[in-house]
Amino acid sequence: MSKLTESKEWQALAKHQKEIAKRPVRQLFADDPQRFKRFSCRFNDILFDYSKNHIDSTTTELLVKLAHATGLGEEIEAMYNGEPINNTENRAVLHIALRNRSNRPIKVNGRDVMHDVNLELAKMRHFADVVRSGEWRGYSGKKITNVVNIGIGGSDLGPKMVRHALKPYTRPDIRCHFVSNMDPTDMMNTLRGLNPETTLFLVASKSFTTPETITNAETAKEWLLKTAQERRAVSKHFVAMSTNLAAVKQFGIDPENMFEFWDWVGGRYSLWSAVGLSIAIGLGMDRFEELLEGAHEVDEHFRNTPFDQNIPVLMGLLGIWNNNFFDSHGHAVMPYDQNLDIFPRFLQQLDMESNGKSVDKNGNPVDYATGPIIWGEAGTNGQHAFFQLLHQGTQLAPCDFLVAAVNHNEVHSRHEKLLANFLAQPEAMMRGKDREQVIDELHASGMKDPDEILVQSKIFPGNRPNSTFVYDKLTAKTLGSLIAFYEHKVFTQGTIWNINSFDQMGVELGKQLANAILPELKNGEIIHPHDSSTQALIEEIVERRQTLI
Ligand code: G6Q
Repeated sequence: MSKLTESKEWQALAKHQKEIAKRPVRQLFADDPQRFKRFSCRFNDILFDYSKNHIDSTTTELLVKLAHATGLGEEIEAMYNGEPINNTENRAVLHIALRNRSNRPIKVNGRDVMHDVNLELAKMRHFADVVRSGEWRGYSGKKITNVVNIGIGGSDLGPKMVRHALKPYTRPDIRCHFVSNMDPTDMMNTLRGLNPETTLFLVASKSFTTPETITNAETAKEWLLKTAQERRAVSKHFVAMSTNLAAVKQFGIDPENMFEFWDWVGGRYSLWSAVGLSIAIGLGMDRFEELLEGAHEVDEHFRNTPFDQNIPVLMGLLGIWNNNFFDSHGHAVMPYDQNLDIFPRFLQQLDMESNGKSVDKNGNPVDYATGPIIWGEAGTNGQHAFFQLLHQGTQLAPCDFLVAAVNHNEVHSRHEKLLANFLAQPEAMMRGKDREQVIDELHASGMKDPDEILVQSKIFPGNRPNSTFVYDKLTAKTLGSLIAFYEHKVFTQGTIWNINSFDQMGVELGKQLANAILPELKNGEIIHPHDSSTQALIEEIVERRQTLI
């Protein structure tokens, strides 16, 4: 057994789980009129209600003890102090510096990074302003009307999600597109209908070597030069956000048009850096800074609030409780907010790339479950798709529900209908429906002697753990706070599981094999040894392409 599962805190939780599992959550509500108050927190306009989880006061006490025993407080300090907590890559982890609105010095190897952060923010402000005002012109003297962010993974999902979430605040005359996929269809579909004279490409790549991004950027450059005819046009239509100046220059982008960030910014934590340039152009730099402010306030909360009142810590601990002690499978996130429909996908990367690990920080295999599979869908769409499993399936999947009290589009009473659904689902999941209720309902519907098969199929077990967030309206500041809650939740869990949440070695093997297979597809000649399935697939694809193209 590992140190974690052997610890007295872990063992105490395991024992406590056996006891509390016997008491349904609806019973816990009935026994404690203060339950909502006891298990909810407020942060600015955000209410976090976690009372529908299968917990009582002993659970939170024991979970907090586990957090202390695993050194969460010390690890938070290490992150804020710029220590190289990404131990496999020997890097600091400082997305908190990108949104450090207090401007308090944050040092990496003795050097305050805030100077560079502020310079880059000022450069972003200037650039966003000149594009928005129309002062920045394309090669033929026309204003920019379309911005295309080229990037993938962390250089795509974050800015795309934020741009989408804050659509009500974006300028309709500057449209923004996101191209990420190696599939050329992504780029070709986007370019169709765009005018090279009025299109600006933002090439976002920390490494500037990512094949998808460089290939898409090459295609975009070719498309521009076909019309512009002169290479000088590139400097009017291409900017780069990267840590790799040499590669940016080599691609042909003017270093003046490069926005810098640093190796202590992880890809999936980079939307707060220059990678967020598409956000700043669409929303204006003031709103981008509101986003940073919302996250910064959470950073202060995370660092300074006792764990039993600390929202990201509680989120992390509840996840551990459900995952490791109730053996739950996966975690669903359901924003009842159409503009957040990319949020679950963003969280998928944030959480799964960070905590999808099976070796601990000392290189030992873990003997406990780590990061869950994350998925989700904007409400109410999910209700008509996978909620069946959440209510009655054999797998327990905890859920987060998010909603705004006020919609950006208050059309008649439609938001109330959405809110009613938002409130009903968590209640149904927690409460369930027992046999007696089912029979009463069937009797009331006129069925005198209901069939037992029908009765059984209508029973809901309940006890499905879930948490809810309610906020006033989805503003830039609120969104910044929500994202930061989830970032620090992931950090909390990674720390307790003793894994490095900041590398992503698991994405490398597929990349290596793709590099080996590419020449084989080109020549039709197998160079590397493959299993018989892969070899046959290569041969078949080569043959089909030779006949079809
Ligand atoms: C994120 C990952 C990954 C990364 C992409 C793009 O944390 O590291 O998703 O963002 O692979 O990498 P580049 O920004 O270097 O192109």
